Amino acid sequence: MLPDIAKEKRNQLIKEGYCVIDNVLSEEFLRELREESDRMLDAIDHPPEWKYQGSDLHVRGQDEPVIEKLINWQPATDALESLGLGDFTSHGGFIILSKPAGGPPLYWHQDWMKWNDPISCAPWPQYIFLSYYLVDTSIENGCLQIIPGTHLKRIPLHERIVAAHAEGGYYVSEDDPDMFCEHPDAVDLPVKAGSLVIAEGRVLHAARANQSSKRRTLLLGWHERPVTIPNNWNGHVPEEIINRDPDVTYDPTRNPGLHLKSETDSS
Ligand SMILES: O=C(O)CCC(=O)C(=O)O
Ligand SMILES: [Fe+2]
Repeated sequence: MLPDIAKEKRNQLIKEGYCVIDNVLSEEFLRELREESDRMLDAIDHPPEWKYQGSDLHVRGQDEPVIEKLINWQPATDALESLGLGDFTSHGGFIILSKPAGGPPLYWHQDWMKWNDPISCAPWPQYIFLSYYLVDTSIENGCLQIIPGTHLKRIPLHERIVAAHAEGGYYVSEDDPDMFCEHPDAVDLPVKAGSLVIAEGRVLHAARANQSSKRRTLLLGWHERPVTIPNNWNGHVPEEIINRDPDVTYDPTRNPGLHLKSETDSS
């Protein structure tokens, strides 16, 4: 990747909470991933809780060679390195999120579970998801949507939505006006199959309904870096992080608390 492009993508990830890198998977590997994910999806029951995500099948690299190959896919490792994200490591698996033909939208949510920890204030990425859509996505078949900047800034929608997935999202009704709102600041992110979408775990995101006649499968893998100030970070370091006690255990929570500031907060 050209250094200027890498810098632009990195800045977009830092400021807006996402970026897209095209042509990361080869056609041949894409075919293999489609076949293998179809095989895994077709071999299991889909419980009702999966309605909004389509499926939520967690597959470890140690159990499926194709997933291990995806974790170690060199063009993706190279892309992370170029973006200054070389200190991230995979959680060891990918999640298969497959929206069937006619599947409903996924509600607005964020996926960071450590809001009690002052590291939540990090102006740099700490916790990211790498997403590969196995078909081209569009507004019609369930592309991703993001509200840029919401990983660092609280907006009124944060107060109106319930926590994602098992913590609440599973049980919302399909006509919930906040969880499924058309937000004025939302952007649709249609991508080509095989592109790599890198996004912040803290950013508000959702997915459109699949109104096409084909399954829309996504492979999503969580990646995390150590709780330290990155070596390549030259920007501001929040007081909360400088004063963070590394010996404290912070209870997990999906609810952004004091560490997500609104624009009117003083710090
Ligand atoms: O289906 C998508 O595009 C996004 C899935 C997602 O964000 C999730 O399951 O947490
Ligand atoms: Fe998510």
